Amino acid sequence: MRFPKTLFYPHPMPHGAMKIESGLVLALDVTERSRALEVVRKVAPRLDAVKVGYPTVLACGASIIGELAREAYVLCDFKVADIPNTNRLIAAEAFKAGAKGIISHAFPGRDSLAAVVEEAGKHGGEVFAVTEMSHPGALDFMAGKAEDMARLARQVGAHGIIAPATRPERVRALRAIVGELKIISPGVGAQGGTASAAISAGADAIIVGRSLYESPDPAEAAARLASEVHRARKNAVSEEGK
Ligand code: O7M
Repeated sequence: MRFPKTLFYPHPMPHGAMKIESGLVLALDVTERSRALEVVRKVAPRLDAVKVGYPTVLACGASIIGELAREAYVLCDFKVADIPNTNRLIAAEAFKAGAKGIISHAFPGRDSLAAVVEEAGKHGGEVFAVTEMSHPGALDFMAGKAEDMARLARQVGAHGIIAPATRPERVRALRAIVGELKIISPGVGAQGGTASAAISAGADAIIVGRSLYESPDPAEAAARLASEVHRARKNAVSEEGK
């Protein structure tokens, strides 16, 4: 099912929007600066983005964001979850440091998420809202509200959502709500999900951490995952044509 773009982008796509090509986002949860940069340089040609969050930024300092930005599109995973004013301050710092996108929780509500989107707009950046997470605990509270959070993401003009590769059927359900917003899905590899299932269910890209940065050959592991994404997309297109 295709959706007209204008219906779902109340905020225009920023110039520096994440390009969906390989369908691979590296979750760089590496706490040693030199190793973090080494991993990124090895896999950068295969990546649509590098996701960096608290483990790396707390260990290396916020300057790591700017360093990574020389190699790839940097998506700051601060899972922003505060009152609107604090959210704005966090987002501003992430973008000033070199991020092109930021991940925000949706659960604090409309005003909080809208504040992140508004701040991102000032920096030409993108916002990805977390809907349902990939771990089992997400079934305790989040899953029951995921559809509402996906609707909220669309309504406030977020550019994408995070949905769980560990539950491809949930990716499919959330895709039906968000239309052409980007969906990026964590949980592939170490958490048991697969690239092909997530992509077939409607994800644009997968987020992969340990299976890449703990691999003895991260470049080869990235190439393998990118091929799996490519195959899943081709199969999805041929299924659509039937
Ligand atoms: O591949 P892994 O399991 O080593 O890493 C997965 C990464 O995705 C890691 O950085 C997690 O913090 C993140 N993540 C999840 O695993 N599940 C979620 O539901 C959401 C995220 C995430 O990136 O949120 C934005």
